[in-house]
Amino acid sequence: MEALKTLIQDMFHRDCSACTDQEVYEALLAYTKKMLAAKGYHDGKKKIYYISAEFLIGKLLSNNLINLGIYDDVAEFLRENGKSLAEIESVEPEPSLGNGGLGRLAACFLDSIATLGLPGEGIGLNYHLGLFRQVFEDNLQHEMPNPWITPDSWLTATDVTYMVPFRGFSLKSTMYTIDVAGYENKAIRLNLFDIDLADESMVHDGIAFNKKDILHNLTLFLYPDDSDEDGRKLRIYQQYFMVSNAAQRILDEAAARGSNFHDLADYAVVQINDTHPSMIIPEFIRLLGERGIAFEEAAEIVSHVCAYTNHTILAEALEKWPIQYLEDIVPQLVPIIRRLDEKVKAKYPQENLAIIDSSQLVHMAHMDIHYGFSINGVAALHTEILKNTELHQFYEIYPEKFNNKTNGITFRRWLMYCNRPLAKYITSLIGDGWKKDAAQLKQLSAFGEDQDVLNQLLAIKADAKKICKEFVFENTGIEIDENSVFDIQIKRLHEYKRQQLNALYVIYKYLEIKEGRKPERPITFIFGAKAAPAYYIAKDIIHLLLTLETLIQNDPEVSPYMKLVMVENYNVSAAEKLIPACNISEQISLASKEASGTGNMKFMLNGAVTLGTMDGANVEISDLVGKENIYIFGESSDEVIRHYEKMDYHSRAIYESDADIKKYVDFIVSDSMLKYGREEHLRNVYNELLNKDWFMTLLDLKDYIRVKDQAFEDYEDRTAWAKKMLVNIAQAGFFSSDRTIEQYNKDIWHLN
Ligand code: NBG
Repeated sequence: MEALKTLIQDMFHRDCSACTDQEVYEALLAYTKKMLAAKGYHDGKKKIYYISAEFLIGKLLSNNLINLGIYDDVAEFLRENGKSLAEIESVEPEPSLGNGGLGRLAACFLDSIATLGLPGEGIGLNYHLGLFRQVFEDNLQHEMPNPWITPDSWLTATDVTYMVPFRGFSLKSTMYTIDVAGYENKAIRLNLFDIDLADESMVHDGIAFNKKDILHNLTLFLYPDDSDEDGRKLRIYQQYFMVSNAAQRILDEAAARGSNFHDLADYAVVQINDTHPSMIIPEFIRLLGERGIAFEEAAEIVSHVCAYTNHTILAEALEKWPIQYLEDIVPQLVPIIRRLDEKVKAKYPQENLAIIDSSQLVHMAHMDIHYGFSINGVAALHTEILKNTELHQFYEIYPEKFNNKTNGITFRRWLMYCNRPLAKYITSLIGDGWKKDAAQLKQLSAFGEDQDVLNQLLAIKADAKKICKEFVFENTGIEIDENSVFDIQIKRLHEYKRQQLNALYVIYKYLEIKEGRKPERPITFIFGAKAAPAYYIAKDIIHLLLTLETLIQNDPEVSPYMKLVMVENYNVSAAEKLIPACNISEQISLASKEASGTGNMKFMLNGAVTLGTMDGANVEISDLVGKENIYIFGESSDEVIRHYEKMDYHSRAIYESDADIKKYVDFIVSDSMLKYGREEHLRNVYNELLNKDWFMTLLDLKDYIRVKDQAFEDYEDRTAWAKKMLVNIAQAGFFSSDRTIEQYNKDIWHLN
């Protein structure tokens, strides 16, 4: 640590012990950045470019220290100087460059690409104000800018710049780099493109700004409100800016490594992360044209370079842009897209295969599938649904393109960093081979009958809950009981994820307690979720949760037995505090709708037991841990899909025929609730459940209550519960993103 000591002296002319936390953070930042750069980057002839609108990277200091192998030394050095790494970390702003699982997956993938030593990089945009910072006021969500770029940050400006042409003007870009360390390996880069004139001062009243001022707003926010035409067009500006920069960079790098472009596929493979980067296909063809390669050959080349990952069957992510928007913004792409579409139509005239449909909408996913060489889903069930239902027409003509890559998570952040006591304990039992070969966690199975080990797991969980309790108090002002069961649902707020189902259980339990049936042990229901700013019903569900929080808090008959807390501004840092403390992991999406989920994997790795539907990766979790070690409820995906096809699901019929369900739903708009909540918002949720309930909440409610009650009952047999925890941890190895990336490489990327 001599070098760090000297650096601190040089920077601040003082000892570490005399510096502020801010100063120590700045010194550690400089120190770590230097070490990362000194490590060098993975190189090779062929490179993977992972292009994504989101990279939800979280705070970087500790993760970098771990991957550089100096975490313990630095922590020790700081301790000697009267500092704590945890406090220094709190100085670091968390970049909010992502929304949810898709963005966090991209971040885990970069960690694994670097760890496995693959030549690659991430490409995205440098949003100055991120998604948004969530603030609760009057039990409602408000959105504020979330600035994270400070004078000294993980970003390093480069001299790489390009010109990106739009109708009527061009924008100059600058590329910024964040180094991503591999675990005990070299680094790769996350390259974020930015405009030079971004003007944060145009933002007012929360996150409002002039959506037409592209010269100054292009990189202000991730996912700007697209409820009006200007907002939708801004998204196209962003997407094209991202992919034009990416394509120019990829061609430059390939040329520098010796490509003549005809052989581009030997030098570059592009993973298109959902449809936001899809315009890279016509953009490549345009740029290859400028480099002397005619359309037909260019289309062929691109078809060997681009691969597409689908992350949802919900329409929101299968983007369709009116061709007129593209005319207005990127007219240079339109003739190319038309030609691509004509080629498709000549061979396959069906409307449901068209790139440009009869309403003049451009289907971005269709372009990816026709002109990419691979399409993958993100969990086994999801890929099957793509093949058999959602994208069946494509599967029939291109069966060889379809493949599954079940998601994964990096164990460096989601165990070694966020749960150091558990990581250390695992190492004491089975050695540290699991850090690079997660499958070795299976060796833990041998300890299933070892009472000491089981006790130790319970003790580690109990400690994590104490730490989490402090975090929850700081965040919400509510004191929770560390001996209660921690039941946690943290994920984006979306109707299909069914936070409203969980809320109905809370109402059921509230009424049970009111009627004198008290739970054996208090329960703490923890939520964390952001709702998209223009997704009104999602914001109403947040209001429902926050109103329940207040109601319970103010009811002395109930609050000793249960609490509900909704963490404000849920983000990666909050997840790192909540996940190690969780007992019951809520994964309750309507079967068929959650493509994979990755929170489910983080929870099991940290010894939580899943309560979920047979959806997404829950199916694979269930197969691995066995039915005794997971709580499954609800209709199957086949049944659900059948209901959609037959249109025979009517929530009102269930409501009217079941007095209990009616009681819980009615409670949403009862006087008790209206005392703390706003009628219009609560009534929206109530009406939605009664008249639409597109995600079949009421269908699964009774079964959910039954199985959840069973889980709480089982929790009381502490040894039996600890065994379930052990099995979950032991079986989590499959969900390492190292495994996922190895599969991407073996089946799709083919890097050395
Ligand atoms: C999300 C899915 C999750 C999945 C992640 C990562 C989008 C569009 N999709 O189920 O909802 O785990 O992607 O694949 O954000």
